[in-house]
Amino acid sequence: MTTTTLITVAPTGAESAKADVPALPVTLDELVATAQECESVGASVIHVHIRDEKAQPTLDQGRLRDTVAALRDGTDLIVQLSSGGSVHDPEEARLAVLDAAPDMASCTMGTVNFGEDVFLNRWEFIVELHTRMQERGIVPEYEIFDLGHLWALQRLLDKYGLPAGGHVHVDLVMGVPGGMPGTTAALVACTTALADLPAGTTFSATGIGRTTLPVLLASLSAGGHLRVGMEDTITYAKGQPVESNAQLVARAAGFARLAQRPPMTSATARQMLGVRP
Ligand code: KMH
Ligand code: ZN
Repeated sequence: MTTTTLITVAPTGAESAKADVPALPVTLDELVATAQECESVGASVIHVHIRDEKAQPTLDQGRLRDTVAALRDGTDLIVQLSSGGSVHDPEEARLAVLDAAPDMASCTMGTVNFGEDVFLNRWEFIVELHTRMQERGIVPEYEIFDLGHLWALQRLLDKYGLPAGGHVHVDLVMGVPGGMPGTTAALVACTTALADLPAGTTFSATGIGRTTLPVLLASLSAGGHLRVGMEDTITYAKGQPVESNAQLVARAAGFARLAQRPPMTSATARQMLGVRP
């Protein structure tokens, strides 16, 4: 079990509307300010979705490049761009996210029902993402929405080799309507499957909506890391909207300290994940 906890913040996502969630960071200035606040309370990785001038999700290449540059200027966080985008984004635009040269990018390991929508991740698309990231030295975070995605990851690594940096890190995204539930039992099932992945594989977990806290506690007790943020939950407690992403990171950092695995620094996170300094 590691002695510290990697905390990733996913501050924006592609699903919530600014009109409904005023605290959601959608401009570049809001995103950088959020990133700095979250870094100061324990985050070491930021998982980024961006918005356009109307606060709609976008994969605009210029904006993505500006975002990577601004986050690198303003923070020491590891910058992980989402290659998942929104459920409406075409594959080519999702692959082109890598052209913005982030430290990391997400790579979802299979198709999943996503509420009323479908988050499509064909096998050939996954292979293309994985191999392009290998070629460019971008470290993937393999997003796992269902147990079978871990078997798909095993197949991917067997056929196409280890990712850039040589270390395998997965993020269990639990509680999406259509994916695996956000329960301790489901997390334990995933850890059993993780045992078949390369030695040293690490995982973080996030629970959507009201599964946030059960998943956080289960992950900490199972030796896992944490992802929190307004991409995944906009309610802090029953009837209490999240005030800021830093509020969620601070709560996660508090639990990590209680578990005697305090937040990991960005430098240690880079070492663990195999991200270039
Ligand atoms: N917005 C979801 C459809 C990722 O960032 O890679 C996909 C998602 C996963 O958020
Ligand atoms: Zn995302």
